[in-house]
Amino acid sequence: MSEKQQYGGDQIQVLEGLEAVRKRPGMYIGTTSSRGLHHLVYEIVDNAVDEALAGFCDTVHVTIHKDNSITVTDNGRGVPVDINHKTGRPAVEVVYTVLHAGGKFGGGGYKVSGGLHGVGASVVNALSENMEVVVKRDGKVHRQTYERGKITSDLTVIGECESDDTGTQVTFLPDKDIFKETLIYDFDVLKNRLREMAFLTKGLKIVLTDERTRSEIEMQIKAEKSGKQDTEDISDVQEAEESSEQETPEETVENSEDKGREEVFHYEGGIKEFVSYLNKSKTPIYEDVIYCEGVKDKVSVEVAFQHNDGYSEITECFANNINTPEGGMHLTGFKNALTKTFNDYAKKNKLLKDNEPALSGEDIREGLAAIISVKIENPQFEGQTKQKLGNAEARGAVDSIVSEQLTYYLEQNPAQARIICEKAVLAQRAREAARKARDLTRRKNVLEGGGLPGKLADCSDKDASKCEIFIVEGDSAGGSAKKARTRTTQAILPLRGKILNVEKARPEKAFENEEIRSMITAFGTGIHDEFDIEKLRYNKIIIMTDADVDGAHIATLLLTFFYRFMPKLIKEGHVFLAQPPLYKIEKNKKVWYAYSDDELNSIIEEIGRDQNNRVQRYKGLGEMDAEQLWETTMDPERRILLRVNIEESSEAEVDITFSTLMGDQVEPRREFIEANAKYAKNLDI
Ligand code: 28F
Repeated sequence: MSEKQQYGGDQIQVLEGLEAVRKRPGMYIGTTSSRGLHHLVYEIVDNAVDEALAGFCDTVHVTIHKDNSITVTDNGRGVPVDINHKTGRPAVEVVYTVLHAGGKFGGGGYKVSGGLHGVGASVVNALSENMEVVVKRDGKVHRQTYERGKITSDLTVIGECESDDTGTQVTFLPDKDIFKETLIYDFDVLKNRLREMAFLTKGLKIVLTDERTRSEIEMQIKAEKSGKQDTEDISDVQEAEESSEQETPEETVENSEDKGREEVFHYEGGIKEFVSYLNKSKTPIYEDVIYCEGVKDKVSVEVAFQHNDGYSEITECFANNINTPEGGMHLTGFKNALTKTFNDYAKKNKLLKDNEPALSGEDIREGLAAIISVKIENPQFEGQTKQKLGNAEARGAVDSIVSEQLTYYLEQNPAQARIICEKAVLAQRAREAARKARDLTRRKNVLEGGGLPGKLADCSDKDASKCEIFIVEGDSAGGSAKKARTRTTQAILPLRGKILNVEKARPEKAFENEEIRSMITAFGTGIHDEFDIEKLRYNKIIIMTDADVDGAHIATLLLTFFYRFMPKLIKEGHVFLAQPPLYKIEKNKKVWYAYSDDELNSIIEEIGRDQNNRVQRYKGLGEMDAEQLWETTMDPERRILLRVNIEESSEAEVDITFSTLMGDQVEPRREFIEANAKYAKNLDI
């Protein structure tokens, strides 16, 4: 007891430290939005993963409780509980209350993983309404509790356990005074990150459990949206709902779906399995996932890759388990090694003739799925968003380890080596042919006065920020749209039938496709590396297709084309889906439009169900005349537009989404659609 009162200078520093975290949470976790809320979980999980990397832990449990508090448990050694000599306090207390405690302990670089801000458990504590730590160690169960970073009970032995039963358990409730945007955890966001962590830490089992039912989550979201932040109110609503559900037996079938969720991630193959996951809805062109690993200049390197029969490349890079979407030195080293090694092999084995030009890196990486993971002592994250690895030693390490081991692999596996080289040679020839064709069309354009596609009805205003272009399915709807539009600011580009599926066609085929060529010229931005958003001729690109399955398919084909050829168009929010109505309701010369079945029902409810109601279901845009199209779908004052945004947590997940939707394997697509059907937010891809 007496110890508790004796706060020395260190203790005061502790409180000041955590107070700083509460004052400027953004400095420690980047943001207090939903992203920051999820970041708290990663900080705690990172510590458990460190314990796994140190070789003492093989299972981590993460549980989302009904009140959106989180418990993370591991079966490691347990955070030490003995008195830390410098502070006179138990080590575990220091870990959870002293800022930056995590990194410096243990000697020999104990801290390996760590989020972008890598600041550890005390920050989570400071930003939590309450937190509890339970440590099993030396046959005893120890516990300490905190509120907003302040100790509310000293470390106490609360029970006994087997001496070989060890581990750490942390439970925290994020502070509503800090996370003002949302307090609701998104299972899928945690799922994607924890899956990634499991891939990156071979052998580690991560179990994610959600104790909330779907309807509870929906209710929490509704309550939060209506500004009802008080959690007690939310649980009142839940209880009321739960008891009413029990009284209606006919709902039990539906209720059986309405339960919590659980996902288990456990990959003995580590990043090799990550590569198979990236390729799961594609067709690999050889069986092995090629794998290289080693340590050089204190950089530990792991690389895995496999080619598929597609044309896009997905390479995901990590430094200390942190995704580096902008690449950096480890990526440069990998690309270097790949280009050099394959060119050497191809030449030596006459797969590339002496008079042929060398294979370019792009040729070799066509259809590549790769993971690069390095672990490094002092990672330097550079670039505007700190998502690029700056350590030069990583380049040399990856380059030399991949060069050496890949050379050996190719010599040992001539069949695979030949398959890859032949694919690269094909890519090279196609690229060369396409370049010639493009030069030809460019010249033709110049000769013919060049410029915009014939089918485009352009707008007259030259100020792109005011302009929009409708990509319209079918000539007849295109005709109505041309009549309906505001000529100054609205351009119309009609498309004939289905556009090319760029996911399945050679990239060069795209340039032979008239619809795609028209869009590229109309937008003005160029594609791939040459893409320049400054040249975009329309602020809004609006996809306008029928409200049926075919229309949805065309919209998906267009989105796939945008994502693969000009992803920034989507990322910077320029792409929209028009929402034509599904029904027209007429009564006594008055007209209503309904955009969903629900809306139809509520309109009928409102106007009364009777004989005078005339309900027409629109089968397509073509059934609307120009005036109807204008007032329901095109008029900026009245229409509904859905902005397309990319919600996935990583480039890998977006790639998987598109290849699943548009690739040639039916089974993963069916699974994907079934998995997403219930929760389809129709435009978040
Ligand atoms: C639920 C989240 O945080 N697990 C952790 C350990 C184990 C050790 C440790 C952690 C060493 C000197 C502090 C044990 N025995 N899961 C976790 N497991 N931290 S965090 O040590 C940290 C420092 O004081 C540990 C021997 N060495 C290290």
